[in-house]
Amino acid sequence: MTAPAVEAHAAWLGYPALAAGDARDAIAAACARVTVRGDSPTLRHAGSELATGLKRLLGQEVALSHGEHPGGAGVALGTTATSELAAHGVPGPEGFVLVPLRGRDGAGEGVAIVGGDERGCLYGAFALLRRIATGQGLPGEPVTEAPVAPLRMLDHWDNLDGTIERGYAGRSIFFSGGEVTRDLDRVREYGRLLASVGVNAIALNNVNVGRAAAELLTGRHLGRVARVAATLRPFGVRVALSVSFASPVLLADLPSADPRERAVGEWWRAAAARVYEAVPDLLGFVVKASSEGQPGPHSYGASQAEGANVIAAAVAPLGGVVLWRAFVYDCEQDWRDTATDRAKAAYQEFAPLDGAFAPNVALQIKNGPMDFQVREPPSPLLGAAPRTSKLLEVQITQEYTGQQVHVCYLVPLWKEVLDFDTQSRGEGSTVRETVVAGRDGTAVAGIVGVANVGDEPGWTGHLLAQANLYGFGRLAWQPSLSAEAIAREWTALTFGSDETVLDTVTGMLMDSREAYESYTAPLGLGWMVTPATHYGPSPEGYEYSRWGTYLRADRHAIGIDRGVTRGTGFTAQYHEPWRSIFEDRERCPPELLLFFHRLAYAELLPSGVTLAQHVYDTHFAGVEAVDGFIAGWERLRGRIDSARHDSVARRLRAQRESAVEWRDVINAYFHRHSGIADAAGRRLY
Ligand code: GCV
Repeated sequence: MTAPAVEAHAAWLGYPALAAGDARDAIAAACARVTVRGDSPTLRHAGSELATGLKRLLGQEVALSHGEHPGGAGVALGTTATSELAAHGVPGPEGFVLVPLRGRDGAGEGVAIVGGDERGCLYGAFALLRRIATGQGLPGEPVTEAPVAPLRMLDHWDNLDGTIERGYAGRSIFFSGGEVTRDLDRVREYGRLLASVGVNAIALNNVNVGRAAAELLTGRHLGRVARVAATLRPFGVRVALSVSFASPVLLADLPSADPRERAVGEWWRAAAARVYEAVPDLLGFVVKASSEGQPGPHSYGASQAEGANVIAAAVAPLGGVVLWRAFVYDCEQDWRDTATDRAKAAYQEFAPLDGAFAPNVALQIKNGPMDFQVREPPSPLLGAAPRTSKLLEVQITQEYTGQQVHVCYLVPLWKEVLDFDTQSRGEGSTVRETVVAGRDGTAVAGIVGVANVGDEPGWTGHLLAQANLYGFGRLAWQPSLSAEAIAREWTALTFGSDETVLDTVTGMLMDSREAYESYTAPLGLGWMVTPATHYGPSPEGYEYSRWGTYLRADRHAIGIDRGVTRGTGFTAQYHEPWRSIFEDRERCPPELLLFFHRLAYAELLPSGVTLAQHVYDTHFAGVEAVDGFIAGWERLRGRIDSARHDSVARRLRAQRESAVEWRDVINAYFHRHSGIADAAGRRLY
């Protein structure tokens, strides 16, 4: 059997044909016609997605019409505002109900998709297709869904010259040669992908904003930005722009961007008015300020809140928000300084400002206190500043997690953070409830992912990295979904219902993060990457630099104590019981031992082996896991079309080569420092 080829850009929307049989025939009988009540760009997309998706899944023509559902079998789509469907339920905005329609004899005749609004119709259409494609069939009972995260956003780190900071899938789909793209077809296809997983906002450009990108706020670019926004609008996706805090200086020659100066406030108001005239539903501005060389309020002795509020005041009357990044730390640290701990920086900077931010400002907080390592504890800032709107930021692009050469399914990592109970309001204060769902009552809530997309035909470079983009959207919609369920869904949508493919790919995705972690970051010890590129091993690459990411290895021990009693005091930023748990070596989660504690190489771990031996064992095991991925994937040859099979096979081979390098370098590093031999007698260099 040779599986048919699928267009790469279809990603998980290729709708592979269902296997012939009674189940397919029953769905085909109930879904031969799609009737859309109402007419608008969003409803037209929903209708045509249903008609083409059903046609491909069921292998039959599907009639599409707009107007009243004529009764009888079919899929009826409309909002609660369209009378005949209103009786079926009242989901909230963006939500939907899938209602089984029954004939006079009570037999199933089709399904109504009732959206709380037009976006709900679109999401409901994708949900119905997903159910059918993943073998769940038509609903037997009404199914109501609504997104948990109000804001489900992607940040593109795309530059105007078409490069992408930390991008591993080609060039930008939004910019090239210093201009905003005119290829709106690609943008439209992207909108469709985003809507299929419920993403409802996107920042087009990099948070590092130089002079060229600052000009996005000017007439030079706004016309084309407006066209991109108009292309994404029917898919329920609002656009945001990253802006430079120094814009008043860069664009208007003002002598300063001091947020306390009247002229600066006036400049931001005029700029916002100009931008909103072009894009009236712009979500707002994303700002990286006083961070890693970006200008910010600190340049003027002003606080982060003063900086955010001057921009917030400008966009507030226009319905806009300011997404203010909390990735602020001393990036000019002296490696000799052992008192400063980068992990403490964001909390130290922002927690004391709680209550000082305007209501339309949200702090965008990275999932961990350092920077998107494969293993970190959740950022303590997520459990602080209760009167401040907060967004969780995760990284979909695999900067530190294998750069879309290594397979590394990140949904399990994100779920750990979402499920983390910060205890900020006592037990039950999970990140997903308080921050992402916004149950703590602040105005802006949700989750932001740094996109892993470029102009390569398959969007994400590594085909399996699509699962991260897919998983981000699904998790933002419903954080209680399991990582495995999401992996299986993506696999079924992408490759069809072959059980061997489903089991193998799902298993590989589920094991992939642990495999990557095991050969790159033992027990939460991050930063052993090659500086700047962040690919491949270089254990001391960052040791004597300014970035605050030190291992402090000597011949006895490695790591930093971050406890209160004998360390930097970072643990004090957590609520109890976490503070005590992280502080205590016995109770600290084993996978984070080296994040919180300095350990001797000869120290016995809870597993009964020395730290050095643990490092050797996990690094050998990591490469073996990759060998397992390669063997598993080989068994799928013929079950997956050869173009997609070959492309993943090539990347797996490159992953193995890199994993071997990681294994040998890290093992050599620990061996040379500790002098401890491998108990299993394997070769160390
Ligand atoms: C966009 C890390 C990355 C940078 C990135 C920064 C950020 O430091 O290496 O490329 O800059 O995070 O999140 O702002």
